[in-house]
Formats: sequence, structure tokens, C-alpha cells
Amino acid sequence: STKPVRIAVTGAAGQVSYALLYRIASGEMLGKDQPVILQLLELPNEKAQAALKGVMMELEDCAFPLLYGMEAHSDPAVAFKDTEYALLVGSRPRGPGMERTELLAANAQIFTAQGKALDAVASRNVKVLVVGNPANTNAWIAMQSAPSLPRENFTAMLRLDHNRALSQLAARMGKPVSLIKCLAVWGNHSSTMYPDYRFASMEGESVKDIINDDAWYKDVFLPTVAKRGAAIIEARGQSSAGSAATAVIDHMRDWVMGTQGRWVTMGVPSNGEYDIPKNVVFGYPVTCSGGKYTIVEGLKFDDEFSQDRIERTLAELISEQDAVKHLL
Ligand code: NAX
Repeated sequence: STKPVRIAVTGAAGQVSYALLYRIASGEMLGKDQPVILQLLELPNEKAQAALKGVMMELEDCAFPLLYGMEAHSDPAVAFKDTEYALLVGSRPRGPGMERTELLAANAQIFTAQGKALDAVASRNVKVLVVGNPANTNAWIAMQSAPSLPRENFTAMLRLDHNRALSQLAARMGKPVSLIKCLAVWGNHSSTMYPDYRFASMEGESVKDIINDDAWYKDVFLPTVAKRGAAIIEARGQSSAGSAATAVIDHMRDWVMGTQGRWVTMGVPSNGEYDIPKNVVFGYPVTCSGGKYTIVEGLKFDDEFSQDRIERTLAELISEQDAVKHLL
């Protein structure tokens, strides 16, 4: 279609957005024939709005043929008007000495307001991706604050964890990432997530059998994926941005265009799959087709290690919900 679609991006002057907006405008997310209008949201303060103007000047200087329009906003109730896609990247970072509960509360406020704004003015089909941390709980808050929108339209980003896990497995086997199928990352986008290679295959063979090294899996692979964000900060002095933007593009493109049966990981509200309580936004393996995702069902959790990992990441999500639910 040649009709442009409206894409809202929050935290638009931040570093993830700086790596993301050019790729959306060049057609990497929705395809090279889909014109876009960017509705960019930043904090109302002068510094943030000035930085946003600078990003928009650069986007203008790219002369992207697909970029039909751009808007700068400081109010979500305006920024989300008629938007078909909402990428909620901005959130409150942990300040010095800030308690976890304070951080959760600050974000609860942001994502309650943004959920309400989506509910009021966005397209009824809006596809929402929450990137800002704590991503799963923020997505849950936005979803709870938008009762007139379909629950399944609210998702959280675990794709960066998925991609990190893919690359580590591929490197260990000395094979291209594209050959690995059926990897899953369960749970929260945090160090408790569970990257699970039990069902993964490469050229028809079990990845677990090919690697055949349980100690490597448990003592090297799992902590490497879990601590990768911290390792990037340590090395670069700043948190992941290029890889995070790539994961946003992957998540949205796959959701919209489909995965042709391939599994990917998305944080989505549970309907009770794998005994996760309803509405908890949980990392699940999914396939996508026709603009919808389907949770991969029927996988067995018959080993104690996996059961324990799922319980741990679920417990963390429940405790995050408990810390904020009185604020909704
Ligand atoms: P930055 O601090 O560079 O940018 C965040 C931007 O959001 C800032 O410009 C800020 O002014 C803006 N902002 C804050 N509150 C806002 C609000 N209420 N409305 C609109 N804008 C608001 O952070 P950046 O490195 O870009 O990271 C963005 C978020 O992504 C962080 O919460 C970060 O923790 C999270 N991440 C999540 C990842 C994931 O896999 N789910 C990976 C990447 C990233 O670390």
C-alpha cells in the first residue's frame, strides 16, 4: 500500500532511538514500499526537545523516499494519535541511590499515562512494543491501562536476548546463526531469563547433542547471555544501542511480515500457557503469520533445571507486578 502508516517512538532522542529511526525511515522495519510518518515523543524539557529537533534535522538530511512526515511531541495523548505502531523506548533509568521499588514506581507512572493515551487515541489495531526497562512489567502496565485495546497487541522486547543467545550458540558450533532453529528464551527481560536450547536444531540435528557439553551450557553460555548487557556497558561505556535497535526491527518486522514457521522470542501476555498466570507479560517462543503471533505450545518441562529456571523468572515478574499494582 502507498498510504503512509503512523509510527510513534518514545525516547526518540535517546541512543537506542538514534540507532533505530534511520532504519525505520529507510524501510527496514515495514518494507521498502511502505511510507511512514514518525510521531516522536520526548520529555517536555528544553534539552530533550532540542536534541529531538537535532535528530529530526538529520533524518531530514537523509532524504528518505519513504519518510512522508515527522512530528515532535511532548504529550503522549497527541503523539499516539492514530498510530498503528508504538515503540515505547523511553523510560526512567535508575538514578544514583534509587531503590528498585522507586524505579518501578516511576515507570509505572510513565506507562500508565502512555497506556491511557494509546487507549484514547491510537489506532484500534496498534501494535505496541515496549523496550524501556523493566520492559515486561512496563508492557503489562500499559496493557492494563488500555482496556479498550486488544491485550495481545502489547508486547515486550526479548529479541535482543534471543539474538544474543543465537550468536553464542552459533559461535560455539562454528556455524552461521541462520542455521539454528527453534531456540526459546523464557520469562523476564532481565538476568533471570532462561535461554533454552533443548528444542533447538541445526540442519536437522539437536543443538544440545552437537554441543554435548552441559557444563559449558550452564556455566558459560547462560551467564554470558544473562550478563551481556553489563559486559557491553563495561566495554563501551554505554548500554547496548545498535543491537537493541536491530532487535526492535527484527521483532516488529517478524510480527508484521511473519516468520514462515521460524520460532522467535517475544514477551507477550500469557493466556495461561505453561502455567504462567494470565496477563503476565512473559518471554515465549512464538511464530508469526498474518500480523499475529502464536505461542508455541506443547513443549515439555520434564527436567528440574528448566522448571526451576521458569519458576525463578516468573517469581521476579510477579514481584515486579506486586510492587506496582496499587499504582494502576
Ligand atoms: P537513553 O537514556 O539514551 O534514552 C532514553 C530517552 O527516553 C531519553 O532521551 C529520555 O529523555 C527519554 N524519556 C524518558 N522518559 C520519557 C517519557 N516518559 N516519555 C518520552 N521520552 C522519555 O536510553 P537508551 O539507551 O536509548 O535506552 C532506552 C531504554 O531501553 C532504557 O530503558 C533501557 O533500559 C532499555 N533497553 C532495553 C532493552 C531490551 O532488550 N528490552 C535493550 C536496550 C536498552 O538497554
